[in-house]
Amino acid sequence: MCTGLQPQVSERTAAGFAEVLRRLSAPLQVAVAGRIKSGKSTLVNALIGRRVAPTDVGECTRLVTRFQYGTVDRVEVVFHDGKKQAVPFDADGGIPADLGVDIDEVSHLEAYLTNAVLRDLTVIDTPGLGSLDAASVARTEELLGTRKEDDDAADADSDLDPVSRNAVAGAEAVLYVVTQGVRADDEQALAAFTAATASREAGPVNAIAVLNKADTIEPSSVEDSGGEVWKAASLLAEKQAQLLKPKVADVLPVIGLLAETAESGEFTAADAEALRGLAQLDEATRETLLLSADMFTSWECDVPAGTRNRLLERMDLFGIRSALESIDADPEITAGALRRRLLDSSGLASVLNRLDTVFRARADGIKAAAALASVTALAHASGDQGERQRVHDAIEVLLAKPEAHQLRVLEALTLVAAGAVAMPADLAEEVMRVGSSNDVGEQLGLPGRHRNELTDYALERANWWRSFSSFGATPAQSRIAHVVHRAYFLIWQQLRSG
Ligand SMILES: Nc1nc2c(ncn2[C@@H]2O[C@H](COP(=O)(O)OP(=O)(O)OP(=O)(O)O)[C@@H](O)[C@H]2O)c(=O)[nH]1
Ligand SMILES: [Mg+2]
Repeated sequence: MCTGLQPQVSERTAAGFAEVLRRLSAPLQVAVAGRIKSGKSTLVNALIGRRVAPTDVGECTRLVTRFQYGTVDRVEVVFHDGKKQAVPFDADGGIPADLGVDIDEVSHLEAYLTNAVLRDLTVIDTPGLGSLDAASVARTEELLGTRKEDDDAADADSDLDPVSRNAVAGAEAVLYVVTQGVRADDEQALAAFTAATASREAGPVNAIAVLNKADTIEPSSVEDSGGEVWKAASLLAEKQAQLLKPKVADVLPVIGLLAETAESGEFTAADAEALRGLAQLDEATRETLLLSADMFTSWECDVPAGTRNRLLERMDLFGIRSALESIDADPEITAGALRRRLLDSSGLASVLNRLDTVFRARADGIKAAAALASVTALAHASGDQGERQRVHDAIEVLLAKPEAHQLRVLEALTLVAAGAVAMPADLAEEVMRVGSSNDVGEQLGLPGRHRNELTDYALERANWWRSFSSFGATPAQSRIAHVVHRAYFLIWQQLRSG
């Protein structure tokens, strides 16, 4: 549609369409967002499997960094005037904490890495929302597409003017990092994101939240936790899900720090040895050390303080305590096995799994919805009535095609997931399932079954949803039912002809 329309619209709109086309063929852009120091960069490193994003301190934590796939590892500073400058990695293979350039001139960083994860996801690390530094907030908002048009000054670099650029800018999905106690402004930040991302009503279709730093939760502060950290974290995550649910698919507890340490090759044989040394200390010394971070590094014992500092930085007390328990249970445990235990206890696996089911499987739908919204915004911004009409008509034609039905399904799914349309739990689940995969077997909830069986089932469900739409459904449910009916019908058609 974009290609077809390009000759019929103004040069400016056509340039916007070119950008939309580029985005459609690029990996899904996932922003990692959240409050300052919530552990965003740590989580980015865990996802990429390399300690590359600067964490904790340094001016780079105030910048947006885009991590994308490249054939050679490199980092570029992109300045507001469009100039780019390569920067070397530091000795540990990370982005240097200080860049040696005037940070006020910097728009953002582009990191190209060979990591396989980035082949189908571009990960955007952002400075903390709610930080006091107005400049970094502005940079984040600009990249997330939440920035208002009128305060956009720079960006002479692209062919696009600020208005058009804003219409196509922005991440398509968000991984939202919260820590214990979601604050009201977290919700607002998330709302701002969903309102302004190209995919309109998005929410649960393109946003996941994690409850990070689960290890720092005090179990006694959570009712029914039974004194267990993970239990407490799960309960808290559930509670926060109720608060955030209309806007995110899920809230998953995670220990970003342990995930980073285990996944980035930072957990060494020497670390395992140091832990073994700690495990051999007498009970009283060990208990004292584990009382607090201060005690852990300052108390006198046979393991050098520098070594202990490193462990604390990489694992924090909970990670150290868990590792010691693993060693107690199996004194012969290898460094590799210990690393896997850490990874298991980090909760990263569920986050990766959700990223797969929520983002990867729906990437085409999410990108298409974002693209349509961008196209509409571009036509709107052109101010040319005729052009607006042409684009509008083209979108109508496009949406009538069977392939576009997935967009309607995503919309329906959003309404149901957000609770905007109430549905009995089993039906809501069915809507989610139909909208959450590209695999017909998965969509029908019958993975791996024979085609004949799938064909029959698709027809059966198509008929069921049609009669539900006419009898028994509320008007809002009926609209959803129509969409689901058609989805099954199209699946049936596809199965019969394919
Ligand atoms: N205990 C614990 N500490 C963590 C965890 N995740 C991150 N941290 C620590 O929290 C601090 C901040 O982490 P960052 O990843 O820099 O946080 P950020 O959100 O990127 O911070 P800004 O970019 O400055 O907003 C670092 O000292 C991390 O080691 C976690 O799961 N548990
Ligand atoms: Mg950071």
